[in-house]
Amino acid sequence: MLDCTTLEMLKEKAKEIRISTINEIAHLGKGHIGGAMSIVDVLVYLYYHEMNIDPSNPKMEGRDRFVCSKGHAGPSVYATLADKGYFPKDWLLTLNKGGTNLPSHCDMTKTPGVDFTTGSLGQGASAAAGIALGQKIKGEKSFTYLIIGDGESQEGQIWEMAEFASTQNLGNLIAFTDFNKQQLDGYTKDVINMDNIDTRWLGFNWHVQRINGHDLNAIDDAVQAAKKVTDRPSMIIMDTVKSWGYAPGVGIVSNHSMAVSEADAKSAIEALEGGAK
Ligand SMILES: Cc1ncc(C[n+]2csc(CCOP(=O)(O)OP(=O)(O)O)c2C)c(N)n1
Ligand SMILES: [Mg+2]
Repeated sequence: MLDCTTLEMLKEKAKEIRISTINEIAHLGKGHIGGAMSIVDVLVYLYYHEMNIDPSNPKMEGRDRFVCSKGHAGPSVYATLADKGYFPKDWLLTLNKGGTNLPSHCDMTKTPGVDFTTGSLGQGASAAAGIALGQKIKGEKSFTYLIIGDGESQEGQIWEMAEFASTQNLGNLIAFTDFNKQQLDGYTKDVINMDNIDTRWLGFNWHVQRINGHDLNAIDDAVQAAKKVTDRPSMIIMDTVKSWGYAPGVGIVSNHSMAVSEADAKSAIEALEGGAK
């Protein structure tokens, strides 16, 4: 459980990162707003409270690592990294434009602070397991944090990684599923039903928790519990809402990658500033 001051600070940061993400995408005119907005709370928790990192030394030895395997959520990862000081904030307005260091999907060769290139669904998860194994072999006390999507969890590669990570007893791998119930152009229940996602991970011998992914206290409780489990990797399944904080995208199928007008951005930002989600 977070103390009141920390909780308020993180809530404020989550609001700022959501506003920054909306502005980034509105400047370009369209983008992956849905899946970027649904992970903001866990991003903020990791970057402002949990991870041992140094923005002035992005490749610091022994640091905690972060892999956003659903690489299309790049815009909210970039908003977070810019706010942390990994690169100037004005880079955000170059999102996915020619010559940018911020492509639509996360790229470790372009963006300071990105630990692994992602976008081909499933691959970031395997990379994260490899990184966690490397940390373990080196005897580091650090953790690897991984976010995967629920649609992404339909990839066979995810389950190969699941078997590998539990066989290797990767207690330093803490993963999150962004269970927003939507994928590229439909609801998961209509494509491949993910309702039994908890028991699937349990079946692969992971430590499994299920939380509200927009509740910072719940995220804190789950991460602290996961860190205590040293003999198995952890999966924290986060019930989230796709496009949370950008109201024009909530509850519609086309919110995966959509046009974001300056007018819609303005009203969504005003709502966030007024205290709405
Ligand atoms: C291997 C692979 N197949 C297909 C795609 C195209 N694609 C990009 S995002 C996406 C849907 C992902 O859904 P989900 O993981 O639920 O993401 P979110 O809801 O968080 O946006 C698909 C099919 C891809 N990037 N990689
Ligand atoms: Mg999804």
